[in-house]
Amino acid sequence: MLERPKSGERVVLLHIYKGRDRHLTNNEELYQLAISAGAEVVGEVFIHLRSLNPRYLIGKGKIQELRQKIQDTQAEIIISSAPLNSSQERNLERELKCRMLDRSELILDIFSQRARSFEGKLQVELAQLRHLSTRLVRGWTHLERQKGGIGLRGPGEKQLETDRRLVNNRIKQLKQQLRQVDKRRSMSRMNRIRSETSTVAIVGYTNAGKSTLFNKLTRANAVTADQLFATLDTTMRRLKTKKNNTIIFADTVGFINDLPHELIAAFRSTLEEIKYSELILHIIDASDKDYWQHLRYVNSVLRLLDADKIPQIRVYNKIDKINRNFGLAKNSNGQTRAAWISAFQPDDIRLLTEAIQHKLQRRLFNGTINLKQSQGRQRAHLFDLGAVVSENILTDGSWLLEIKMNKNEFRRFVRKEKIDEDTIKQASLLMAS
Ligand SMILES: Nc1nc2c(ncn2[C@@H]2O[C@H](COP(=O)(O)OP(=O)(O)OP(=O)(O)O)[C@@H](O)[C@H]2O)c(=O)[nH]1
Ligand SMILES: [Mg+2]
Repeated sequence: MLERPKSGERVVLLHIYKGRDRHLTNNEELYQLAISAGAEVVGEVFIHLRSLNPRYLIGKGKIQELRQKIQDTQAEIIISSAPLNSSQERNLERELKCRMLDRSELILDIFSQRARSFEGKLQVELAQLRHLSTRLVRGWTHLERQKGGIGLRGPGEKQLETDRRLVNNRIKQLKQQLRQVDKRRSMSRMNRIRSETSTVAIVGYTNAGKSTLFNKLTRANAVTADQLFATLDTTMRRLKTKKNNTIIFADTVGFINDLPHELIAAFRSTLEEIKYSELILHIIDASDKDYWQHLRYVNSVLRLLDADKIPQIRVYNKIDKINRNFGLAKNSNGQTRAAWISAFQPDDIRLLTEAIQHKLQRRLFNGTINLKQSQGRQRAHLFDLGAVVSENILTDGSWLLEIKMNKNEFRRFVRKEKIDEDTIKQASLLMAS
């Protein structure tokens, strides 16, 4: 087995452009990712690839330039913006006597540093092992003996003499544990549906301000930081509104272009939470010059997750940085479809909260139902669903129940129990503008 060069924190970034996709490569983002992983960026090299060198990806001249750069800066690690296959990685390391890492591996490293919850750790480990298993080739190992350094955190350091079989066993085990966690999660999702609490998922590109907004909306304390992927685990918190409704907000892991597919697969169940929400707040950093591209990317992931039909409010955040004022854009039916806010402005938060409530209310049946004495079973059913707000017994012995529950669910109930429509009165119709 060959020993790979040791890792460290002193990093040279290798920005590789291919063909005409120059505008697609984001130098600044790679820099931010490296910093977020705890790197000290000591140099940057830019390469415009005209033809691909399958053995090394880059040409001999550029290898020489890199060698010089490593010497000048005492770099311990090189991070490539373009994906490296395992043989390119091995060949470059041999030539340069320096550890190589690509963008996907860097993102995996950040995730492994951030994972806190049991599930998050399982998911990251699964993603890392899947990545590793594609790289376990004869005469080359990624399973490291020494600790520390970017790209070395996680399962690799724990498992000495591990081979493909052990890795695969562990993958199987992780998948099983994750399935169990997932089962527990869908139970609590069911409970939420029963009690008709609406979940609002806060999604968006990494660093858009999701956790900041989540904290302001719910007066919580989620970690916020000017770094990429500050949040990994979906965090949920309730907000009791003045009208005594409960809204659950879910803060989620940020998206990034070309997220390693191992990560999307591993985090799929966490992200699926989004699919079951009533409303999506799509947070966009309006001060980022690439925000439009980010927005489109986030929407494409939502499509992948089957969550693109869920009502959305686009929240353009950080308007304080671009000198814009608060604003709402509405559909023809008066529902908010976009908002321009600064998460730091309490007034903006208040107005956004109102818009959210208004949007959710339309999905809620709020009214009364009059049940005869003979309809005890239907009455019990409504209590079971957690839909009853209050109850009065009328002089004829019938029940007048005040109901608050999801509209569709209520329709289903009425159909199934063959309730006479005349006994239903919808309060929200009277309240509607
Ligand atoms: N100027 C300005 N900065 C903001 C605003 N909202 C958030 N920020 C800053 O943006 C940075 C990122 O905020 P977070 O809330 O951690 O972003 P996030 O979307 O949760 O990021 P990840 O969890 O890493 O995906 C922090 O430094 C925030 O203080 C805003 O309205 N204006
Ligand atoms: Mg966050």
